[in-house]
Amino acid sequence: MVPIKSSEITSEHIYVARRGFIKAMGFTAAGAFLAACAPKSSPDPIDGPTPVAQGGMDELGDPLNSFDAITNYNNYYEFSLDKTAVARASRDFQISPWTVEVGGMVRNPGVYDIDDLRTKFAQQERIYRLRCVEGWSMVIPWMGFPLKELLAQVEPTSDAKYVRFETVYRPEEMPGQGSGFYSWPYVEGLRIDEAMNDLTLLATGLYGRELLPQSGAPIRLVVPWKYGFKSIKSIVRIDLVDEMPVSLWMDAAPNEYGFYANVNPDVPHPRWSQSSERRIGETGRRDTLPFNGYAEEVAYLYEGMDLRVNY
Ligand SMILES: Nc1nc2c(c(=O)[nH]1)N[C@H]1C(S)=C(S)[C@@H](COP(=O)(O)O)O[C@H]1N2
Ligand SMILES: [Mo]
Repeated sequence: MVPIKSSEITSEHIYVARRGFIKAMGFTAAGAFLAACAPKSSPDPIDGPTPVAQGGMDELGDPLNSFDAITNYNNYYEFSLDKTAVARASRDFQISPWTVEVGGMVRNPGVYDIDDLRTKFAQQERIYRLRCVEGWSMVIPWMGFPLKELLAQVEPTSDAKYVRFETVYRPEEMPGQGSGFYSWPYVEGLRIDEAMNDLTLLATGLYGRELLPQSGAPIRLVVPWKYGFKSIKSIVRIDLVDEMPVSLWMDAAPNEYGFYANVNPDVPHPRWSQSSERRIGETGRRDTLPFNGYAEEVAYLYEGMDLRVNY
């Protein structure tokens, strides 16, 4: 992951201009407008009443980023290292059929079809801040269900201490996986109590529509109090394990990316400060909040841990 480049500045003008337009239309109208303009190749909206983000802001009063911004500025190294190129590069990625295999130290291992996951577990809207370790952030209205509901179904055994997640490996469709620099497929992990926290979401949609490929379709993790790289995309395997999983980023640069990776303004990344961030669509910078503003919900998980080494 590299620091912000000047290419970002160009796209920011577009975001700012569109945001003004959307504000003028009013939030609900904007949602309808976005849905109406969706390209034909994209998935249909989730059936039933469209769950529009009420009020269009998070619990801190921060406005949502636009659908356009969220789906045209992405980190997804399997497709491109250029955030503004991921949408196009992932357009033809095959997201159906899709299954997620859940196994390891569980009493009830299983293979779940994506459609079953969508119907078995009630889909909720969750408006979360996403803070990338590179120093930018967005507010995103996800659709999905808490990971703990799936874990309850498979019943982890008492030996299970961590959850390991794996992205699909399809180098023929994902050109980035041809790069020998990283150990594909992308892997991430959580301690089991982090995985059981109510904030930890398996997302299948955003803005009331099924995820597009660039956002990690058809199913990705969202862990809002951790740096964005923990929120692994296009998951095909979830395993309960007894040892701390080694993530792709820990393997690539262990001195820069740790396992916990909780958002922490007081612990600089070895190459840059983490004390502030740029909210996409805004000029200037905001202070970064401990645990990305979710301390009340998650700080208890780390009582007694030395958070200074927790980069
Ligand atoms: N499989 C996979 N998952 C991934 C990544 C990736 O390159 N590959 N990038 C991560 C990073 S660094 C961030 S910041 C978020 C970005 O999610 P977004 O593009 O939906 O905003 O996805 C994370 N999940
Ligand atoms: Mo990131």
